[in-house]
Amino acid sequence: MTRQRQQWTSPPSPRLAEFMGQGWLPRAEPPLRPAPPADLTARRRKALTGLMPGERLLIPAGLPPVRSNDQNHPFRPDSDYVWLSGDQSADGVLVLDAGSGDATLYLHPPSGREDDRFWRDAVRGELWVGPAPSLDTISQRLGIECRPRDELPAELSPEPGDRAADDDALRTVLAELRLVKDDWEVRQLRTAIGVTAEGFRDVARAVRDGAALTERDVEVLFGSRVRGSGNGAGYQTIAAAGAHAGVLHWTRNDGRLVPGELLLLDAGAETDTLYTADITRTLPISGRFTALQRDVYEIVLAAQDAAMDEVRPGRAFRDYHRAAARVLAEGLHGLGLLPVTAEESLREDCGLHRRWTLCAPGHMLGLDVHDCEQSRPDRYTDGTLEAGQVLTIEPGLYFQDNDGLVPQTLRGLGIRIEDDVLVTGDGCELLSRGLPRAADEIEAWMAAA
Ligand SMILES: [Mn+2]
Repeated sequence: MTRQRQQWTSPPSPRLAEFMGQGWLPRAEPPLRPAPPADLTARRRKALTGLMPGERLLIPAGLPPVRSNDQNHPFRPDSDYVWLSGDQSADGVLVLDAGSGDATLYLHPPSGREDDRFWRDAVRGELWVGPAPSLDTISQRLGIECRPRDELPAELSPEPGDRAADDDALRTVLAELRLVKDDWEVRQLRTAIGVTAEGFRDVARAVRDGAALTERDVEVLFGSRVRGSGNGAGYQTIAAAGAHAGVLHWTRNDGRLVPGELLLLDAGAETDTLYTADITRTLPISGRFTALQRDVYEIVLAAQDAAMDEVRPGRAFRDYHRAAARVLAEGLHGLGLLPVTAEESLREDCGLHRRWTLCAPGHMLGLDVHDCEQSRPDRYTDGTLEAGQVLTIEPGLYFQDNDGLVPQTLRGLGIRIEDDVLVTGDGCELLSRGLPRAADEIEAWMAAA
């Protein structure tokens, strides 16, 4: 009701209401958002219903979170919903009958001219939010029967944000189905990574040109590229200059870039089909690494190389994490920081090196930046790698600016190198090879950006 009050400080007169209902000419439907081929989503739905025989499954797209009053945060549909249907409509619900194999999408139809919603309804009215395609058009494109959202019986409609126990089970099945990407998905990820590389280049160019940049400038430069070439950023951009690099999820981005320090940029583009890249580069703000920065960089790079060597089908997921940890622990020992041997630190009952490595060096990537998180451990973290999985490899070393256990010269230094790889038949493909990784290459690339 607040909405009505905001829109109509004086209510429309009956004469205006009658007038608004007259004289509208037909016009073409707006284009649909890009979606996977219909046969692909049909195969995915069949795989799901095959694993949950006899059940009726509801997968809602969700609603945009409220920001305040009648303002919402941007809408981003549920990833499982998108994966199964290809649709991106707010408040859509996909119903799958695992007995019959029937799929039905319940969607809000476009506001027509048969009533006054097209000019009165601020949430879905055409004059408020723009025209929408007809359900027939969506049905033909996606290969799924579409029914008006109002026909979904109220008792079937899940509460937004509410997760019942059996819903968790469904989420787990879906997460595990999404672990191995099909060729179409890999193409989306390649696109996301390509756009991300362009965004990194934009930032490198601005940094190289020596303008007095802030972390916000970096966020905006990257954001401009990824919004201009896709849906936007796939997660909140981390633009961490200097000691901020030690804060793993530094998204405040309110600092400035200081010559001689490093900029850690962890960012990813999301395609219009909602697949995201996840890449980190640590750039010398002056264009050249200092000797000490380079020493630490080389350790992180060696850890990433060692990890990449372990990524192949049949290897334990944890093997590449262990390989990275070994190189980082040995590097920390070489820097004289570990009070124990690398060997001892790497024991599970020790782990002292983790004071400076902080986070796990990789995860699944896909529709979500941390993809397939609801998988059971034996399919993911305790499982083995399979061809078609896409992973990040992201070792790092982080020395807090108030860490009294490291020399002054290392304090405030943070380095992460993060790349995206596809598990292939006999190893892995570095999908983000369009961006340089080695210190020399980074310097040359910045100079040429
Ligand atoms: Mn990551």
